[in-house]
Amino acid sequence: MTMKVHHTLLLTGAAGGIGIALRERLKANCDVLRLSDRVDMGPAQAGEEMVLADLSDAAQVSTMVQGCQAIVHMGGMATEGAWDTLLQANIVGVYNLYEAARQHGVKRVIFASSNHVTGFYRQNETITPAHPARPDSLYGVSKAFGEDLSRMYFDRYGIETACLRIGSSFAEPKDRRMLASWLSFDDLHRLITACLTTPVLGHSIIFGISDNAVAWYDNSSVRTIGYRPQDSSDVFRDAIYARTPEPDLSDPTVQYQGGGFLMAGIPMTAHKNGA
Ligand code: 15L
Repeated sequence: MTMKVHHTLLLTGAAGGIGIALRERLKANCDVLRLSDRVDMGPAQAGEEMVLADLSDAAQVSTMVQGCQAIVHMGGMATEGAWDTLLQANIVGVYNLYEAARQHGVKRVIFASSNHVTGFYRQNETITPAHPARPDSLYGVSKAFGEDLSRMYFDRYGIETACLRIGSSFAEPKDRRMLASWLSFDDLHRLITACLTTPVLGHSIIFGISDNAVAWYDNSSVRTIGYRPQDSSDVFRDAIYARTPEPDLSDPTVQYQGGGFLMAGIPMTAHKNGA
């Protein structure tokens, strides 16, 4: 398969956990990989460029985007947090990114959305990208904003976006919930590669998960872009069951897909209404 369809590819959030995992892998997808973050990313290696940029600063974001043909946007706030921080990183930041993409003629964006856009569905429900958003946190709301903003930039300006509702992308699943939500780094790279190379991406919402036996998502639409996960959380199942306690089924973090995000951040009692 041809992987290299863009000359200069921008990776935002390059200093984060996912960014570090993608840094080596994405070199196969471009001639020049431009790395960006607001903190130090270490020295540039062969085939890399670096731009320090704060997503909340429109001028810095414009410089970051200029000259790129596609963007893998993993930057921003990756967990629940203070509203002002989420506002700057995930709302102002994603607006600045799309405005820069429009102004500089970038036509394709891979956007790190999150399973927390739909975290208030229950763990025994199967959902598709067509289900309404049910964010479990302010973080989830901020990612839902990014999905809607990217939709508008597609409808108005034809900028194609894959909104990847990433489950839990770590080297290994860490707990029982992640047996359903895990996305290996190699499968994440496969998914991004499929999104970068498919001839027609349009505006797509895709659940970013590996080929796990337990799944909360009907992800069949990924076949249209050619993503076939090759990893599975199943090989970690026995070890995780052995080291973690029996789940308390009355606990909202066990009942709902968003897990611990249900109880993070602003005080939460309304889960009783979310049945
Ligand atoms: C996310 O969206 C977070 O960025 C990540 O840190 C994980 O907590 C993940 O969701 C998850 O749900 O496990």
